This record gives sequence, C-alpha cells and structure tokens, in this order.
Amino acid sequence: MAGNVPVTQSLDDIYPQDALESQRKRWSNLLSSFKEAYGRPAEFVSRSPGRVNLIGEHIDYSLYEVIPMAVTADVLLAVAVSPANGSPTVRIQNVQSDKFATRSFTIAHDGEVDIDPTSHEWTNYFKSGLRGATQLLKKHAVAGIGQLNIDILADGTVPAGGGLSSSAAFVCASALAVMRAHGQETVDKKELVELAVVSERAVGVNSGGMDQAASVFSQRGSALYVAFQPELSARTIEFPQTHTPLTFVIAQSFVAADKHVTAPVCYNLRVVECTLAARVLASICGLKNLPDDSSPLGFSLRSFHDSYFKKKGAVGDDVKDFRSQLDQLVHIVDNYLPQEEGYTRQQISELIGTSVDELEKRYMTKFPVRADSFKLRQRALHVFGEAVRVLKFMDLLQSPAPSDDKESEELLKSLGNLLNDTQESCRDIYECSCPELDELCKLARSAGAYGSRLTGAGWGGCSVHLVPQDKVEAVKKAWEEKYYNKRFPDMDAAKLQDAIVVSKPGSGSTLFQVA
Ligand code: NG1
Ligand code: MG
Repeated sequence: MAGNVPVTQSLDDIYPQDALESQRKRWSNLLSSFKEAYGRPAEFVSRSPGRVNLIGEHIDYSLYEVIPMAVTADVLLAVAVSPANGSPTVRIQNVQSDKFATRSFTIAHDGEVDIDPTSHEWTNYFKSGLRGATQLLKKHAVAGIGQLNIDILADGTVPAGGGLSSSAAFVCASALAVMRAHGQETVDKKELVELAVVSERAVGVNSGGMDQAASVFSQRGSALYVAFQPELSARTIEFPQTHTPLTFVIAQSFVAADKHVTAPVCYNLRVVECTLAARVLASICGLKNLPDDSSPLGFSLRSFHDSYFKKKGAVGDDVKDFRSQLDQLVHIVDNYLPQEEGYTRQQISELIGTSVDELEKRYMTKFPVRADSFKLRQRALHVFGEAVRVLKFMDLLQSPAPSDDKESEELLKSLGNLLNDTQESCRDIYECSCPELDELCKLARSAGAYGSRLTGAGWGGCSVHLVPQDKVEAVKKAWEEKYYNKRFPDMDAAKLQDAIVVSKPGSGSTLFQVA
C-alpha cells in the first residue's frame, strides 16, 4: 500500500459510477465558484475522504490493528498559488459560507502558523495540515517555504462531528494541498499519514492514526487493514462473495460528539487511561528499559504486550500465537488490575514508582484530563478483547469463499456477532457509547441486521450495521419510525435524508490536476 498519492485528471478514477453525475456538478460548481471568489482559476484540487471504522474501536492509539474503509463523502480543496511579495497570506473560503466563515491569515517566513486549540474554528484543521506539511517540506529541504500566497475554496460532504472523521479528511486534504502548492507532485502516502496524525493533535485531541490512514490509503471497493506496529502499514481486504452482498449501512445518531468539549472526560481521558494501564502492567510484570513508541503518550498497551512476551522469550508472530498472547494478557489484567472502581493518581504513582506531580506532568498536562479515578482494568480489557475481535474478523474475511447459502449465512452471522460484541464492550467496559447509539443498534438488529455498533470515537456520532441487502429497507424504516421521527420530529427532510447512508468502500486521497 506504499507509494505516492495518485494524481489524476478524471473523476472516474475517484468516484463510483453511480456517483459520477452528481460529483461532476459539484466539482464544476467548486471550480467556477473559485474563479468568482478569487478572480483566477484553481490550479489543482486536493481531495481526501471520510471513513467508517468496521471494527477495532479505540485501539489505534494503543497501536493495535484496525479495519476501516473510506466512504464516498470527502473534503475538496481547490487551490491556486502565487509568489508572496509581502507577508505570505492564506485566504480560505468554504462553499458553505453560512456555516464556515471566510478567513485569511499570514504565515511566518519560516512557514509556521499559530493555532489556538481552545477555539473551535474550522480553519484550525487547515492550519494543522499546513503545519505538518511545513515540517515535511523542511525535512525534504524544499525551496519556497513561507514565500507563497495560497487561495483556497473548500467543499466538504463529510458531516462535521458525525463520526465519519471529517477532521482527518480535512487535515489530510490540507496537508496534501500545501505539499502540492510547494511543487510536490509526488507525495508519499505514508509520510502524509504520519504527518497528518501528528498535526491533528495540534487541534487538541490526542488522536490515534486510524482515520488518517483510512483517508489516505484506501482503495475503491476494498476495506483496509491498518497496522501501527512495528511501523505504520496498510493493506486492502476484499470482501468475500456471499449470497447477499456484504452491505454496511451507516446511521447518524445526531448526537453531536464535540470532542473539543468532551475530550478531557472522554477521548483524551481514555488515551491517558490506556497509557497508564500499560505503564502499571509493565511495572507489575517487572519490565524495564521500556522503549518509547509512536502512540500519543509514548507508551502503549501494544508496547507492554511486545515487551512482556519478548522478556518471556516468545518468538514468532503468527496470528495464532498472537491471539493466545492476547488471551494471556486478559488473564494478567484480570489478576493484577482487580479494582473495578478504578485507581487514584496516588495509587497509580505508587504502582509505577513515581510522584503524583511527575505523573500529571508526563501524562496529563499537554492534553488535560478531568478524573479522580482511572479505570485501568476495564480499559485494558476492552483493548485486548477488541484486538482479538479484529483478528477474528480478519480471519473470517479471508476464509475460503462460502460454498453454499448456508455457509454464507453463517459467515455473515459470525461477522455480525463480532460487531455486536464490540458494541457491548464499548458500551459496558469502555463506556464510549450513549443511549441513542444503543437504541439505533437495537432497532437495526430487531429489523434484521446481522450486527450493529457505534463507529469512531462514540459518545454520539455514527453507527455502522452489517445488513442483508434485502433487509436494508426494513432497517431504515425501523429507524425512521422509531428513532428519527420520534426524537427529531422537526428535523428538515434534507437532513433526515442524509442520516442513513449505504456505504461502499471509497477511494483514498487524490490530487486532481485542473486542465
Ligand atoms: P473520530 O472521533 O470518529 O474521528 C477517533 C480517533 C481515532 C480512533 C477513534 C476510535 C481522531 C482524529 N480520531 O475517531 O483515531 O481512536 O476515535 O476508534 O481523534
Ligand atoms: Mg475526528
């Protein structure tokens, strides 16, 4: 999956057949609006899609494998560049100008920009992509940093705060646009993902790397298996041929998951809890000289995992071994992290052999969290259990094609059960679901879905469902009648229309050269 971001002049390379007509209109509107706004034509369009995560929730920042896929919804940035005489300036507008105000800001001569992570400002995502790209341009000693005026018109169809990772799509598209603006026509996918992961953290969320990997690496028609250890890598997975085609339906809960508000008690707190669980387990197991890793706080459950078995002298990384390792780790957590009620800062400090001050400084300062107790046991159990489910899901997807309808039905049911188990773990152990998401899952299952769960960070946002094709309408109807119409009787038809999407795997980031 390595290689460069594709460059194209044809929308056929980007979108599936049935989306082409509406995309052509959208793109032509974008390009003509650009001309109107800036009095010159756009030179290129940088594009990156949203994603839905099929399985592997809240384990990317613990460096375990995940299986997302890109969706068709995406972020487009039409761009034109010119040399700056005075202060290099970025002018940025959005097609939805009523929602996203037009901005302009200057870039320092070393290419740097200020980002205020406390303000929830849409252009922060552009700035964070710009910042990441600038680092990479410097690394490659590219000329012209901090010497360009850049005009941008953005058009995004990934709903913001809707769990399909509009943020990663925006950051990836932005970083890609800035690379191209500096003459880089070949942009290495892996470098782009790595910079986008780090730069998205500048916006205040201590994110893992799944979303950016899915946005950049995806290929139309396939899901993606993303690994973070020993280094970032991805490969495509074909869906098996089944009697009813494998169909994933995405449903919005319309509970806005505003990570910038909830991060200190939700997302960022989970990252801290997982890191501390890893530290405490490593201490209890007598592991020393622990290496730093690429996870947000520099040590992860995966690094604990690897160090533990390395010390035990385990070799070989075949999947069966790996799965039995994860099962052993569940036992270790069960025995050595018994406190259901959580662990206080004092207790954790003692277990790790550090002071509370040090603990807070190292793990809770850059991204503050609000908690008196940290549920190390539950979080570690979810992570190891979810890592096993990803392995099982992958095995099922790669098993020999079912030979008859009965086998095929079995396969789909098994996949669905894994999704349901994930939902249960997210709800009860990881505590990242919410009543609305639980309800969408319950309704879908009753109407015939094989499996249902939240997708993305949770606490609102989106859900994903594996549904037999002939049950899609029944599931939709159940949601409409029992969820959307009841909870949102006043919602306008257009918004409701967007609530449910039958999603096919879409293509990843692309540079479009305007003719
Ligand atoms: P969302 O909130 O759906 O973009 C977040 C993280 C992912 C991953 C999932 C949970 C960011 C940018 N993304 O996704 O890395 O940890 O939650 O699996 O924060
Ligand atoms: Mg996001």
